[in-house]
Amino acid sequence: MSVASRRSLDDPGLHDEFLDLIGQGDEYGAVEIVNELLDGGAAPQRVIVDLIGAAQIRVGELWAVNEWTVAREHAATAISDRALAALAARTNVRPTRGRVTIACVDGEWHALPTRMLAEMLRLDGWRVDFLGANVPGPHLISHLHQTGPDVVALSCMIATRLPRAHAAITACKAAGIPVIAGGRGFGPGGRYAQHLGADAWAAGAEEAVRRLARNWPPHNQDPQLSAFLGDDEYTYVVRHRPQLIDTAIQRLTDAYPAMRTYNQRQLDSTAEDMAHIVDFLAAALYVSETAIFTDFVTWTHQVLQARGVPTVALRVGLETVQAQLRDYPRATAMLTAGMRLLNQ
Ligand code: B12
Repeated sequence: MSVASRRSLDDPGLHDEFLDLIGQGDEYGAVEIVNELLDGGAAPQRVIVDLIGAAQIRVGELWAVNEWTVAREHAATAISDRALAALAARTNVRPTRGRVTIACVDGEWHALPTRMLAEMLRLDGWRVDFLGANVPGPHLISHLHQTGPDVVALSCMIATRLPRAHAAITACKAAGIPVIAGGRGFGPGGRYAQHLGADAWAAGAEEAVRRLARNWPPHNQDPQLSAFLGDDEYTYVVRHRPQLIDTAIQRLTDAYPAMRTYNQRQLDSTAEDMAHIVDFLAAALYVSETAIFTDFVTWTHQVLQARGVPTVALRVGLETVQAQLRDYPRATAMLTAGMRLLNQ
């Protein structure tokens, strides 16, 4: 290997170059950078977090401001995954610690962050069973019975999956296996993780590695703490989800006449946005945290603005859902809090 092909994570322009390569779907170029960094003596953990992870966060920002299309984001994520696989192929570590099962909760499709976590734990000497995206609770539990891990690492990147995360955490603990939770869905500082019964939470893969290397297993917490969370308002919203969305879309067309000129793609996006309103509302009701809903409104507002959708469309969307939930005071209050944000 020539000296010219060794590189360092501090090289100027390296991060932009990597982002460019993944954005162009250039797998060979991206893998080459990873190889050159490892040849140059970079720690694989740093390459995972500081290069691949940081690039993925940029990808999210570029998508949110409408600079990158969904297709470009998908292609870039696929290349990041390949770069991570190339790194893994070059770094063999003999397991010296326990066994960990890593899974995304039911309906959670962000597998790459957990793949990064999997590689970081493997590099630290854990035997890792990586189950990937969207693992239904009952299948997770059968896997645990077959393999008997020391710990389950559960990921939830989108707050709408929190009720399923709660079911999975409860089932893992009933099977006698402690759970470490992670992913931005658990809220700032992981505040919903403990509420849902997780034994621990970590902000990122590095913290998870440190956390699992010490102070583990944690003290058992009171199982009653999070035994049941959903109430009649949550149950109503979940049971009537299709009807809430359909009625809201119908009323939206009357209240927001610009929608009559929408093409099919715009109509599909609107239906998706209405579904998100209902799903984030349900999650906020489940955990009893208005912030889950208001954070979503703030984020959606920014995303829609970047795509030229006026604020009034989102406000009318919230109103049409609220009009159907008049008998539900907590849901009404959360929707009002969301609308207040739009008036600022
Ligand atoms: C790629 C991507 C996707 C891909 C995922 C493909 C894949 N194979 O992973 C696809 C296309 C499926 C996707 C879909 C969606 N996505 Co997306 N996605 C992303 C993106 C751009 C990158 C994800 C990533 O790789 N991050 C890189 C890692 C390093 O990020 P990280 O969070 O720092 O990861 C660390 C921690 O989260 C932690 N961690 C994660 N899990 C766990 C678990 C445990 C146990 C522990 C301890 C730690 C831990 O460790 C990680 C490593 O250090 C992010 C942007 C972002 N900032 O992450 C958006 C992002 C997460 N997505 C977002 C959204 C909105 C969606 C969709 C709802 C879009 C839509 N309209 O359909 C759907 C939801 C799908 C679903 N139900 O899961 C939003 C979420 C915003 C919000 N309000 O919460 C983001 C932030 C984009 C944005 N800027 O707005 N997405």
